[in-house]
Amino acid sequence: MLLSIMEPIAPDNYVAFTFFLGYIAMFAASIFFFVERGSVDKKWKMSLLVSALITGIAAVHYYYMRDYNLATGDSPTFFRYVDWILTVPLMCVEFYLLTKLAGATKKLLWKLIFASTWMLVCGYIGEAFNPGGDAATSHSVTWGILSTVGYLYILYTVWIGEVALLAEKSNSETIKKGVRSLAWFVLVGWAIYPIGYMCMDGGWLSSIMDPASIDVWYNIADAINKIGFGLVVYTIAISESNKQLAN
Ligand SMILES: *C/C=C(C)/C=C/C=C(C)/C=C/C1=C(C)CCCC1(C)C
Repeated sequence: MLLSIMEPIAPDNYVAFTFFLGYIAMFAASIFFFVERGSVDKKWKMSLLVSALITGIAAVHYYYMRDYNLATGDSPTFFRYVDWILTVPLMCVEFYLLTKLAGATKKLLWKLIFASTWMLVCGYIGEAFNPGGDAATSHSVTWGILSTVGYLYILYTVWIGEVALLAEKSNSETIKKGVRSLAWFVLVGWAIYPIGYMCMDGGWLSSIMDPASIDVWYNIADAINKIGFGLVVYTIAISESNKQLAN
């Protein structure tokens, strides 16, 4: 029964509804990015493909997570993190591709991928192995803090570290501005996830928020970050391609 799209969503089940909306939005976005590869210069096609993969992978997971949540009423923690562990490194690839012409190295890419994997593995341990009861708070706080170290590293790299410096070197206003916009997503959009995390049993916000709202926070954040990120990359690709035509 886990995989039946026919299962109706109760009108007051807003958690399931946001899974459903997330699925449709990710699916539509991935078709858009894929088709729009045809409108950009050759050297931008890879960036748009990566955008399409990010939302496409998310769409598949949302399809499954919606059913899982409807059938069990639980948070699909495992599939949530499988989705993230595939898509967040792809977002690191976007930063790499944007700054590659200015000299970004594979080493930079691997450092970002390592930091994001660290962030997500620690978050997964914090959520999936929550002992509950009195131990829940210290468990979620310890793993939440360890996870945040990875997050801060990425934040540092895209705002003032290597990625920011390379964007500055790129001689293109579009790339400079684009990388800055993506850095805003990492600062503001990604900061929504720890809010969801803190709603879990034992989390700092658990006394004022329903644990079921974890999924609403994560679903909103995913839509903003995956689709928004892709749209910024798309805007950069289109304007750089048009520049090429003008020359
Ligand atoms: C498409 C999915 C994205 C961009 C997921 C991003 C996830 C995070 C930035 C998660 C961060 C977390 C912390 C900084 C601390 C608490 C645990 C996490 C994993 C929720």
